[in-house]
Amino acid sequence: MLARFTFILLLLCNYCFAQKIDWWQHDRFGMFIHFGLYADAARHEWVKNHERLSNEQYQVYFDQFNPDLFNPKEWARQAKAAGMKYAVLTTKHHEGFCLFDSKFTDYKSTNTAIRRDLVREFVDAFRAEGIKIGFYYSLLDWHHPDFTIDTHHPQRPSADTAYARLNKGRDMEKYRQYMRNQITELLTKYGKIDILWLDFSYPGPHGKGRDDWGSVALLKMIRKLQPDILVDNRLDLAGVPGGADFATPEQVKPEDLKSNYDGLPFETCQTFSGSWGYYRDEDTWKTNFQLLKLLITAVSKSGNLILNVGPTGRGVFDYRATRALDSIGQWMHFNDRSIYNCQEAPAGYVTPEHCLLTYNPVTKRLYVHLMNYQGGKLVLKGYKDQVKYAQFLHDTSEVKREKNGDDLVLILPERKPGFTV
Ligand code: JFZ
Repeated sequence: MLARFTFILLLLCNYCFAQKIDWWQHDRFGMFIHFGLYADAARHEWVKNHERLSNEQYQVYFDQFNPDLFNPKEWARQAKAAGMKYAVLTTKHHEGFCLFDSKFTDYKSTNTAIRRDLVREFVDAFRAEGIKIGFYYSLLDWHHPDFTIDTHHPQRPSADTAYARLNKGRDMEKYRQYMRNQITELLTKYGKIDILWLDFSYPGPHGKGRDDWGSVALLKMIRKLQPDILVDNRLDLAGVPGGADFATPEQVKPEDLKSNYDGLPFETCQTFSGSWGYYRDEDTWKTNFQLLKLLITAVSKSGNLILNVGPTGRGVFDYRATRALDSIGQWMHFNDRSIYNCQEAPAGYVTPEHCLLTYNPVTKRLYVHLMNYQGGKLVLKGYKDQVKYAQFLHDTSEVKREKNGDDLVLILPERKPGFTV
């Protein structure tokens, strides 16, 4: 009788407390993909803005676009091998070019030499690997004739007075309708979409924010079309209840990540090299260690990492990205239990120097990441009665330990074992 009662109670609790964001907080690690016409320029996805290119000048990248090696099954294979559980693709970036067969524009991949709906193929390939699907959609649009010229536009004037003159005939209400139409296409024609990553707001003089996007109505529409979808926080709806599901600290150094972003869970988005779109000559690639440190640090603060790849104009991952993904995958193969389902360690677990802690609240396992391996004694302050057993994760080998007052002292092998970073 008692047992049955407990059972029912448990079910009820699950029902009450399960949240739509649970899967995302368990999965922790995703892939961002920035792909568009800018891949052919190969010098930053903001090239149109940076070099103040007109639509006519930018047209050459549309005419050239032909990612003949585009094969999202291969992308999905690489994402999965790296341990990534969800992927977010730029369906349209600021340049305005659409990777999907939208009814509302001619500026789309189906009208280029490749003639294919790249979003459709991305969705099919990643879903087949069991990877959750996210769409990035740019609020900015440097191609649409009704999008008004602002501080972030390639054609921005140098004098304040010129904005009004340049914007004659442009109608943001028409642009808002265009966005609603396209987001409706994205959220109705491709099955269940797990994440919508809208980008971004810059309120202020000649900037754009919630009223320019029609953020409140847009979000309402999104939630109606896909009730379980997770939406990022770039609609300029800070303080509006339900205005965002997660925060998006961008290109933040690991030590600058916080545990709290106004009560929202966070996902830090990071590039391999600095630019999001493919940038041939960039030589600021992060090391494998830096990438792992970003992942572990994010989880140690109860956050996610979404790591970006910018495929080349042929439609494949650059060899440097492939190498980095491989290396993360090797680490994840042996250590992913310290990432999935993990979060910040409960208060009271002091972090030893040069370490990061992650914690699985279900198994109650604490993972001590030794970020700067040194053999010998590692003091865990105040852990005396907290630890039943200690082992290395990659090979289960026991780590000997001794008590010292309130502390627990781990005796680490002098030589660094394999697969610890
Ligand atoms: C945006 C894009 O401009 C960029 O190309 C890329 O897609 C990235 C993921 O998002 O960049 C931003 C957006 C917002 C901020 C900074 C960069 N911000 O709020 O600090």
